[in-house]
Amino acid sequence: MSEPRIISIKKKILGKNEQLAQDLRAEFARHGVFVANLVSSPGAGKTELLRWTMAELRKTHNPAAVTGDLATENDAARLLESGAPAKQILTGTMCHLEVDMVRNAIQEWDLADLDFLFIENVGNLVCPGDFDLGEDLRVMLIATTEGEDKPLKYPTLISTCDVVVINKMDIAEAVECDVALLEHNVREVRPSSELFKTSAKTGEGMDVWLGFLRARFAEKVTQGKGS
Ligand SMILES: Nc1nc2c(ncn2[C@@H]2O[C@H](COP(=O)(O)OP(=O)(O)OP(=O)(O)O)[C@@H](O)[C@H]2O)c(=O)[nH]1
Ligand SMILES: [Mg+2]
Repeated sequence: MSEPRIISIKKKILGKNEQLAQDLRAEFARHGVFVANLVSSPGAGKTELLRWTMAELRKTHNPAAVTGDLATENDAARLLESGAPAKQILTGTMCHLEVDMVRNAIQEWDLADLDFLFIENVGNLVCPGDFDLGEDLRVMLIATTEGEDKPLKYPTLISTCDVVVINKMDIAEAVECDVALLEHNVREVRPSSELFKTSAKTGEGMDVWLGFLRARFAEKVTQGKGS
């Protein structure tokens, strides 16, 4: 008896999130804000990659970020070191972000002042997959320290992602990661995803990643003017 009830409650939550996500996506489009939602297992390097990304992007654009964790303001403090605005979302016991949390976190910002909004999701390879946050791009980070078979073990989240970033390339050799096999496994589960290889420590691959983000932003602005 309890199973149908759990399913119906889940459907209700997802339904509410879906509507809010569509509304927020329209608001982002109105203001020409390009939004990326970063997902990964805990510690793959989301904050480190974003800190670097925002520090570089702010030389030419206006980026901002919100970051979700169960506890501590540590990641927001690290992101603020980029010089761009950042806010922490504390989820308590929740293993993912929902769109109303994002909407509340950004309410003091004037979206007209922003070009990029990065959403760092809670480190988790399962739950964030179900929740649209109104983003343009869902980015999954996989670190070379995690093992080559992670894409095969967690196919559901990766199959919702537009982009995969293989991070911690600087230590791939030291941890004996077979990067070609990891790439092959990504392609196996998500053939259409864009793939980048980065080190958020040395900056390897960052130019290509930043070029991609700038191009996607420019595309969105052009589309916005045409509509
Ligand atoms: N060597 C190396 N270390 C990295 C790299 N990226 C991140 N790290 C380190 O890995 C650890 C975790 O990085 P974070 O950026 O906190 O990872 P995260 O995905 O934001 O973690 P959660 O928010 O807890 O899910 C930190 O000690 C980082 O300094 C990288 O490219 N190379
Ligand atoms: Mg983090």
